[in-house]
Amino acid sequence: MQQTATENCLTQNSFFNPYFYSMKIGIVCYPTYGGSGVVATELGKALADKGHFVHFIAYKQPARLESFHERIFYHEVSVSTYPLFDYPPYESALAGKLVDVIEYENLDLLHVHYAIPHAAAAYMAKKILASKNRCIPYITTLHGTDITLVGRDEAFRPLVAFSINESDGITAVSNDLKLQTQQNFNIEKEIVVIPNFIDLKRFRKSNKEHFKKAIAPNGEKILIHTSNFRKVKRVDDVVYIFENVLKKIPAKLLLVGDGPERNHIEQLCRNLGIIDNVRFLGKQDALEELLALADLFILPSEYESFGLAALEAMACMVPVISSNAGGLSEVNMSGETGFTADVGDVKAMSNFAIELLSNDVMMQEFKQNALTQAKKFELKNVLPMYENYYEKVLKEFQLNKECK
Ligand code: GMT
Repeated sequence: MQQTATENCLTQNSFFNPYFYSMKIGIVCYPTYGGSGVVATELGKALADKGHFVHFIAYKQPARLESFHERIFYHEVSVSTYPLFDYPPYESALAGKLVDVIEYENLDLLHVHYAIPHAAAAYMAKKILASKNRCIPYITTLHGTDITLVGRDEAFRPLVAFSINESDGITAVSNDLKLQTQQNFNIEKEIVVIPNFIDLKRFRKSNKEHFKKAIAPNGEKILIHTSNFRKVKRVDDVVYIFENVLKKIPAKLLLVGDGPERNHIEQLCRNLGIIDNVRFLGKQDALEELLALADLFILPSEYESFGLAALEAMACMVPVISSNAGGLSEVNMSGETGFTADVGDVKAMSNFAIELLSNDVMMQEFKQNALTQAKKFELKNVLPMYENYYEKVLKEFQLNKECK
């Protein structure tokens, strides 16, 4: 006889605490270094630490899933190639894998990060399972470009809107993203905002004086930018801001990450004659060690649903100069934790950077404020929001016996 999700939950893990509600959760995500993949992986790890059983389903081992955990499982999606397939059908392979994992591992719920194509694959898997009388709810977390950029592409729009609407739960990582979703798609269900979070045990100010000396031997100020070097990040603006700072203050720029704009940015630094003061560090695992030696973080993006990179910097007591696009103003408080300006206003961002770097009293105050603000997004505060939401969705699903 098939167990219901609630029965499942109550029988699992009661050795911890008889009232503990342990769930078997499937997490679908991109396995990449930044953004949604990091949030999904860190969330899964934290849920497993709490006592839940977490099954990651992705096409590659998620970058931050680096060590063994007794309650974490990883299932790889592989797509068979066939001469007919100019485009390997990943979404179908993912849906098939989801059906297999949900059935075999007896999962209680599925949580997909980034709508495209994960929400559609989850919908397909749910329907296949329903035809076998196996019911499971899925929650979709919207991360940004799945709504603001890719999702608005006419080729994706109908599928994105449909698979979000069919989700049993929808979350967005900021109020701005919730608004963008409501404005751009006809969403009938409630979207719950659960912000991104930070592990303050990992991201914190630490003393890296020896490293700092190697990067800035003459006590130069260190500016830092981390991203996936896509156009939406406006890395050109980072370089122009740095060029302006350099005219007034001895400084170095650390560029962390990699992506399509990387070569162009290197060329730009050469053309401007500032390349000797810029270090390209590529993808780095120990980001917190680099942030710990920086004086200022620069994030002039065209859009950020949240700006997790800014939060990571702030947790390391690094004030942020950013654009005010999207959810960035919900994270970086202008005049307190750094400054924000309109997208493309390089002059304003340069002036703010120079002002902050030349005023020690202001800098100390902003560093402290940055940490205080980061604490609001501490993992221990955000994790229960997800757990409570899971329980709510599961309960409603059970009550409605939704196996449509
Ligand atoms: O920034 C990216 O291009 C990656 C992207 C992703 O989905 O992986 O990041 C988005 O999700 C992050 C985690 O929720 C947010 O902190 C980023 O602001 C968001 N990026 C954009 O909206 C451009």
